[in-house]
Amino acid sequence: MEMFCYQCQEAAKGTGCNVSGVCGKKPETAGYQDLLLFTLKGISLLALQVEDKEIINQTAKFVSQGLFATITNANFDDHKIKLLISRALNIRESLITKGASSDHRAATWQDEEENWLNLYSLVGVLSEKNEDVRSLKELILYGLKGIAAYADHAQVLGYEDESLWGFILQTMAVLLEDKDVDELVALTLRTGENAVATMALLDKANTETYGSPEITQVNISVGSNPGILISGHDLKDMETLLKQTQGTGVDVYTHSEMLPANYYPKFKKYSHFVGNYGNAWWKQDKEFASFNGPILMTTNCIVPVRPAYKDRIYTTGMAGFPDVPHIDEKDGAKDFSKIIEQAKKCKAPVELEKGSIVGGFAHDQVLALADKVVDAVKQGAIKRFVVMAGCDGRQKGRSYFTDVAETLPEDTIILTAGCAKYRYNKLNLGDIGGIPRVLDAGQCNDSYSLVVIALKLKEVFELDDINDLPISFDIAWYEQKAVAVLLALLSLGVKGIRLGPTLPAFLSPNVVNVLVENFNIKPISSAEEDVKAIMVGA
Ligand code: SF4
Ligand code: SF3
Repeated sequence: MEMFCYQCQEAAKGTGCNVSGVCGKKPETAGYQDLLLFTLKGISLLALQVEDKEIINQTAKFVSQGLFATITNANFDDHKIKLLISRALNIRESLITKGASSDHRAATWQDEEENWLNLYSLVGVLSEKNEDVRSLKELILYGLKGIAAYADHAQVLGYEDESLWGFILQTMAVLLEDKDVDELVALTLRTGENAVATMALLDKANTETYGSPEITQVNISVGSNPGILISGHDLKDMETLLKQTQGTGVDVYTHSEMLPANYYPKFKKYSHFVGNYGNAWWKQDKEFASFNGPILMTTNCIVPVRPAYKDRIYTTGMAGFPDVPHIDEKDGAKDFSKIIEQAKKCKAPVELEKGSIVGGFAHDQVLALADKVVDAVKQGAIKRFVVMAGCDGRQKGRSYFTDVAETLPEDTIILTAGCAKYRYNKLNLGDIGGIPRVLDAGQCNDSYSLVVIALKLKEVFELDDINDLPISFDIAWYEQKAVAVLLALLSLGVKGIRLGPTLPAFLSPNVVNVLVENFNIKPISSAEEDVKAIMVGA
């Protein structure tokens, strides 16, 4: 069985995984994911022909969930991916009975389930022969995966946007067409615009449902009760778990991208919500082992499960791993009682560290501090803001981001969001007149907050161009949500972004040139050189 995947920063040899995924994805799983994506494009094409809003919305919701399941480190379970393909084929049948028709292979293929993997060469990434077209189509698809994940989080909280659903279907359908490079570059920017709109929608969903994040000291030590560790990005699951664990004697801790749940007023009221345990996703093999209690993975990033905790890890939503119990929604609700019962029999977590970290600097809080921030800039106490949002990962070169944080002069502020923060959020970099030097807005989607803050500063300083602000962007990427964030920044006209630890394998040399010429995107170099350049706005 062959495979080819180059969607994340860990793509083998910087070109693509073709034997097995560095992430642990098996060739079969990659093959089923490719077929799922192909089929999702097919049903997108068909759904757009049925001029019925309800059908478009329902299909787009399903397409988004399917896209979400193919994000790096989200779902390794062939059975689950095959079920999604079967559901897509059922949706296809029902769209055809409603009058939709297309002779595109994506909308017509039929094969026995045992033959599905034989379709690989027809539907895989390399089936597009033109390197630049492939590069742009995959760039758009990965941006769409990030959008789909964020749209799904908003949707579970009851927030939807019809125009966004329409965009997802239209773009999936366009990816089946022959398009030239110029058309695809334009679509890349539209994908970025829609990424901004999706992050804004999710921000509204999160803040209207759980309140605006508040500046918070998050406890990073442990209590004496057994606990449940919750990871991923889904705040609805967080709420459900907190409600169901109340009064049970079981505490709740966050891991990795769930850390920002600690900043929301509605979650803070639960006294058994103890704080955050551990660091970014890639340290889960050790940290899940020492946690001692059950772990609930609500989204990416789950990594191949280790024996040390294999009998106490669960998935929900679009996350999945073979032989790991999955908690599905039934009648609109999730029942975590099985996890809670198991937790009661577990030991309390082993303490990894003591103390607290500060976070919760989303747009409302920073805008409340706006006068202080503006004064500090005017008086020269703050010379520069450096946005270091994005992802963390296990590659050694990521120590660059710690080095940058340590090398930046004391009159700089780091704005962050996503799990990238774990590279420097425990360094004690101090504050500037009471404003901490690392301002964490939240999850990767909360990069939207950083954009709101930048736009507000632009307004206060009466500038015409966001690039005239004393802000530099040094973005760490790993998976496709970071691609959506990057496209969002480009669509807002941000120029001169540094991207690391390596440039994406899926960018062909010509596409890199387009990004350099139009947006002055650059790879990272050494921390010392980059900090020097950043400080003079280069
Ligand atoms: Fe390789 Fe990344 Fe694809 Fe996994 S998701 S197979 S590591 S490129
Ligand atoms: Fe992290 Fe996976 Fe990207 Fe949401 S949890 S930022 S890597």
